[in-house]
Amino acid sequence: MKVNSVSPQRLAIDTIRTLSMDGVQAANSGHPGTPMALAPVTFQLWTENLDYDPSEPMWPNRDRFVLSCGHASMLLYSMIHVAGIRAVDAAGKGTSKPSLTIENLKNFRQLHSPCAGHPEYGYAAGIETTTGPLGQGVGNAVGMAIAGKHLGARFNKPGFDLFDYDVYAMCSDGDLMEGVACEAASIAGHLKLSNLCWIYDDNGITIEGHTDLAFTENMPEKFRGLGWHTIVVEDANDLHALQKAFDEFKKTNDKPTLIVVKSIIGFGSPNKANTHGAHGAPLGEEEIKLTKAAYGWPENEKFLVPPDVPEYFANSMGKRGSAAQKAWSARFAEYKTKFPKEAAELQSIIDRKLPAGWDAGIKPFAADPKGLATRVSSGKVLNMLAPHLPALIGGSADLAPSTMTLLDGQTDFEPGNYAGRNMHFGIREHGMASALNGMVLCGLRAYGATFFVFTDYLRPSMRLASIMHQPVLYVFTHDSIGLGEDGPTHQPVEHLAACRAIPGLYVFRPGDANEVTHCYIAAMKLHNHPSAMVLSRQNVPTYDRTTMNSAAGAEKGGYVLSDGKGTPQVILMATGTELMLVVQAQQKLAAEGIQARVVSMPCFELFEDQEPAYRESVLPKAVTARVGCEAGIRLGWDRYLGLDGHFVGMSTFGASAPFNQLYDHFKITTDQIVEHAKVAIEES
Ligand SMILES: Cc1ncc(C[n+]2csc(CCOP(=O)(O)OP(=O)(O)O)c2C)c(N)n1
Ligand SMILES: [Mg+2]
Repeated sequence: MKVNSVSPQRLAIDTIRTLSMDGVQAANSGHPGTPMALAPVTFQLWTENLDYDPSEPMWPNRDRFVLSCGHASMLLYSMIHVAGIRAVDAAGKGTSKPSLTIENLKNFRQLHSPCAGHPEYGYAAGIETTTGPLGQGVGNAVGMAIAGKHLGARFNKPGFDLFDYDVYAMCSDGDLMEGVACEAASIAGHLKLSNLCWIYDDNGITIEGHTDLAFTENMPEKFRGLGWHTIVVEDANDLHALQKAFDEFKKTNDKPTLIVVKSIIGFGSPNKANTHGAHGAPLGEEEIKLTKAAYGWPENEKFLVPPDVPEYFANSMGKRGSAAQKAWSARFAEYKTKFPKEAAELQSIIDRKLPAGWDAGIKPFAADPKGLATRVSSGKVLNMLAPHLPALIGGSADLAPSTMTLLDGQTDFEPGNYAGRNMHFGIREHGMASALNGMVLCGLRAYGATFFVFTDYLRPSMRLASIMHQPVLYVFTHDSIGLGEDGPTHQPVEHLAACRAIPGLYVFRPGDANEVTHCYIAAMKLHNHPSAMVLSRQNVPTYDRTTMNSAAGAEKGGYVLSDGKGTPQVILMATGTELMLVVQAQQKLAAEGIQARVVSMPCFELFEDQEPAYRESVLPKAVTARVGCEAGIRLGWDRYLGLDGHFVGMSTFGASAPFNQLYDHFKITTDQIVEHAKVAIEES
């Protein structure tokens, strides 16, 4: 089919537009209007600017493109298809297969289609991150830019620029209305991330109608206030003006850039352009015909890709990207011979593997009845790991003195010193978590820290880390009423249950210093899941492992810490700081001739990963007398306690007082555990 387009550029742009319209129509669901409006922007960006090799989509120094307005997913799928991006194998190498076929596009939003409703990381090469919850993509882009600056500062050598990629994120009104975007923009402005460009689709439309209804900010002024360079492009169809803006971004080397692009949603649709009707529903068969006619497109053709279009991409983006990738690979090969130590470190980051000897610095903690707060042992373990784990970088949301997350001997990550491995995210928990996702997507083992109660502030990004199978590490301290005087606003109660409710998030609550070590070891070995370390403010004893079982059991999620004689009459289970209470209860019961087993359960998710025989050996079904103890709510414990199980924990918010008074007040005590154990034995 010949299309009489005015120019090769228009032909390509209208192909992207019509593919998106047809995809949404076939699914009878989705968002056609924004791809129709933004096709010229992505076209100009990809063909003339993005350094990206479609045949090696995972090339580490590729420019990143993030579609933060994930509802416009058909735009990304259409781009991936026409740009000829190849699928990758398990090792991330490009294959001869296309990442997305035209059949895939026709199956938009259907079960098992890589063209899911919103872009899903891992479903198809070319999707750099999962987006859809507005604001997250731009936050991820900040993390990707941080990773680029960091990797460049750590590994580039004179004549060997291995990392100098740029990160482009396309975002909508909704993205920029979200708080997380403001936090992320504030971080990026402060850090002067000149490799970051957000392209804001200023179309004046959201779901309820015109943005005047709820959103009247002066965006360039706001971003200038945040330390950004800003550019306005008056017409999304003006390729020349867009190119000028991209050139200006590339020349700006001391701050991130916001390009405000004024666009018309549903561009070309005679009846739906510039209305919220073009946002969230197919145009309809009739309107599609009218729109295609307006583009000069054959109105009855569907999913039409004129051969000139992939060719145009191959000759522009393809050639440029392939040359850049090949030059980079040659450079890296030479780098390996000149700088073998750095090259090996970098290779482990690229391969997302733990380097040989990564655990060489780990030393056991000596038995100590006074012990340590688990946040303190966590800080020590992080510092045992850091020298041998080059990918480890992170920081806190202004709580490092409390979360104990500073790496000794490492400098701060800041403008002028992007090689630093201690980050200061400021009091921006959500922005931190969203940036962490972007950093980990670029190969770093990034961690972020705050008080456990504030997981509420970063939960949307934690959820996405898990959806994307990214090994983000969270360090959460002040994990219960045990934090004491700060009171109920700061005392997590439902948070363990809430975190355990996120599928795929591994929640660790170690019970002593050596469990902390083994929980970190387990977390580092988890390459496909995020992990949350949940740690105490108050001390716990470091158990004598010559009289108790090895803390290595923590790597199985749950293990028998100590047993009575013969078959236990009752099983006492606990996590974290409450482990010491069940240990004391075991001793009291033993003095009365009652045999109790103590099971430490630092990570439910890991325990569930174990073989049934192992789980049975720890929690024999025959022993139904069970008591669980955790300074949180009972939700989630029943699977281990059974119908007749007892639970000693919280059922209300906490209170403000010294922590030992609180444990007495809320009846989380050894005596309570002993009482419940006796009743449980009687009932069994
Ligand atoms: C956090 C979040 N809240 C709400 C939504 C639902 N939603 C999807 S798109 C959208 C707004 C659409 O307006 P805009 O962001 O300007 O996108 P446009 O229609 O202009 O492409 C909303 C509220 C969402 N995806 N994420
Ligand atoms: Mg809008």
